[in-house]
Amino acid sequence: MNIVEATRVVVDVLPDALIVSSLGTATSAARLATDDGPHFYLGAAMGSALAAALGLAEAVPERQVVALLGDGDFLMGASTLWSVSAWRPANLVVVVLADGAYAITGGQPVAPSLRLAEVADALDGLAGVTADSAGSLRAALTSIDRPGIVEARISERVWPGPSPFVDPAEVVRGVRSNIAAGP
Ligand SMILES: Cc1ncc(C[n+]2csc(CCOP(=O)(O)OP(=O)(O)O)c2C)c(N)n1
Repeated sequence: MNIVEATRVVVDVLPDALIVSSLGTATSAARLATDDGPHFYLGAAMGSALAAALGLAEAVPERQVVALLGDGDFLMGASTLWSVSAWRPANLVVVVLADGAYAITGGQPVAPSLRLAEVADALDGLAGVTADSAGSLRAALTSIDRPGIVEARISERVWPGPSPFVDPAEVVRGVRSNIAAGP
């Protein structure tokens, strides 16, 4: 599975979800898979995407929210997991695109092993599961309790687009219009 395939599965299974994507290739993949749809693309602020997604999930409880994160971004903001465990938004699913590398800055290794599903399961009120194929990711997104974390294991490196510049004002306008339009 590569990150474009994984992101397309997310969009296919949860077509009405608001996506919050972290900087790097997660944002490129989300823009590609949604035809630059009105989602919350973080073009910078490494480590903050899960916190942004948690805030959005709380602010818009009637919508499904997907945090689509690079593993580097996730680790930089990992303490937010404890906030997710505390607040337990029933509309938040976290998909970590675990390619084991900081792809956009040259492929430096992230960590020897993430074991995110086990970490999530160890925390109160959080579910964790791993997926290593499009089929298992589809099943995970369909069945995981919320809030839940899916460690999507990425085995094939692809380049979904250039390092994305996203205009924050435009992003906010798009997300507001998405929320106003409803699911
Ligand atoms: C605080 C901070 N440190 C470092 C960077 C540089 N940087 C930008 S993207 C990135 C890699 C992100 O890795 P990951 O989330 O795994 O996404 P990928 O590049 O693999 O898509 C790094 C290190 C940054 N933007 N901010």
